[in-house]
Amino acid sequence: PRRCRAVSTGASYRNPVVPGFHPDPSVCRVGADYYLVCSSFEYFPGVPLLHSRDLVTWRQIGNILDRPGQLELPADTEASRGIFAPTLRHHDGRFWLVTTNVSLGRHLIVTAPEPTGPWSDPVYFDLPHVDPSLAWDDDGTCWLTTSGVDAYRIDPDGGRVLEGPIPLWSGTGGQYPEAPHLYRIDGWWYLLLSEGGTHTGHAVSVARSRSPRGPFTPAPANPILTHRGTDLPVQATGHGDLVQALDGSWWLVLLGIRARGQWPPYHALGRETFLAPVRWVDGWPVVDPVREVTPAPPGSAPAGATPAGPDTFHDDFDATVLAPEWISPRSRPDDCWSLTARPGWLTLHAVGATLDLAGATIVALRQRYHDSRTSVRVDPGTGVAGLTIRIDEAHHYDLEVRAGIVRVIGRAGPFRQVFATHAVPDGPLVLTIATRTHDLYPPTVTSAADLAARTAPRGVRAAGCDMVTFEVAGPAGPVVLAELDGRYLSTEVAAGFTGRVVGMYVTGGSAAFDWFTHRPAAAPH
Ligand code: 6LW
Repeated sequence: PRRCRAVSTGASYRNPVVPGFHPDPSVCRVGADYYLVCSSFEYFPGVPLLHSRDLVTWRQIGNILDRPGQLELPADTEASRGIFAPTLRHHDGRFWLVTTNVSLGRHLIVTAPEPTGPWSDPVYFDLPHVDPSLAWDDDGTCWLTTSGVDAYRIDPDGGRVLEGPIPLWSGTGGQYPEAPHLYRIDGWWYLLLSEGGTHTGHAVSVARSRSPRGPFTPAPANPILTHRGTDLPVQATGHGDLVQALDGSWWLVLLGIRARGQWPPYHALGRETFLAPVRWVDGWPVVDPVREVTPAPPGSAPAGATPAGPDTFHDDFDATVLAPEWISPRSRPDDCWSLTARPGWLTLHAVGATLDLAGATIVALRQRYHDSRTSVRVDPGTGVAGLTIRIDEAHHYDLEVRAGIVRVIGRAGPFRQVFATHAVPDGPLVLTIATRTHDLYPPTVTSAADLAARTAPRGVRAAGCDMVTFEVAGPAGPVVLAELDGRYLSTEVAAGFTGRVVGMYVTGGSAAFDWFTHRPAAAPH
């Protein structure tokens, strides 16, 4: 895939540093290279792996769980189950990844000599809770911590628990003490954790001890980071992991949400990865509120970086392997896709007959921008194919072509409706789903004629809500078929831990896709 990056200047950087559904980030540095992983839930391949040289500009270089033997997602895996919060570490010449497959109820560790692999088969640990993390003592003792917060002394290669659970510290009383990480810094063991739940009550707290077994003394100013009860545009900040840059500066990667609409606000892109500078005051980490444009401390790693601007994801399907950004719900059997059947095209074969149930053939990308345009050129042949924007099987909008007719279909909870139909000639055509920020929720527009007839905006005022527009390219330019309220494809409606993805699908026969583009679009306001 070709990526185009906009260049801007100034000693500040843009958050989120990894936009779209990239929650529960964990980071490690090896020399001048930084590696980041995130949760992937029911999607295959699992655990996206990104690389950076400056902590700001991240490029996905793979997925750590990319074989069915590493990632068992039973066919009935519910949405937002599967792989929860991973931790990535480098120790003793190896990369270590620990995570939980919630659908199996097991923690697992995989290792690799290089971040690009090969990653080992899993070593399993049947212990309660989620959010496992790893830390090593100088004598090689390996500690596994989990939400709760408990520690276990383990043999990470042999899959044996040697001691524990040892209760460590559960934060300041917020719900769900989770995302614990132990760090050895200046003769102390610091325990960083999150509490308050992964929505707007989220907070990061810290304690320290001379021993990994405790007792832990809380910082005098906990939580060290929370946006709860504020009107900051970034909300739900938490689930952080610390890293020291090559230049000695300290940073926190964390998750946050960018809420839209009012009232109540909602978020559609899932929990995203943010970066915050960390200062040390009297031996404790201090983190300022997280902003979308963050000044970088002078001389620090991101100060010299090109701030991440909007970029375009484009795939011509000229390669013989799928780019790492492509994900599929639950599995992607080898016989449901091909890049060689029709060179230069991605051919998909239907497995399931509906997007309303698990098992359909979908190849999708995480939606990155609130204002976005996603287009595909598809040759449906005699199949049923399209472009879908989805959170899960019960929450998706589809732009589908079948037998010379393009349809806009919406599914939200128990409701399913065809909003528009439009005749198209046989052969390849370009389908587009756009998302746009509006200050009104316009009444649902179900046809191009409706849209043209609307002379003045009417609707419910809601600054910054998002609308999803469906277009098909016609001989006289794009034809807008429908415009639907984006709230039904938000986490607040769908529930769960993921975010929107935009993907190609086939639910009947076979179809081929020539190219796919996802890019930011300027907001109309
Ligand atoms: C994760 C937990 C959480 O395991 O949500 O951020 C869960 N908070 O730490 C799923 O992402």
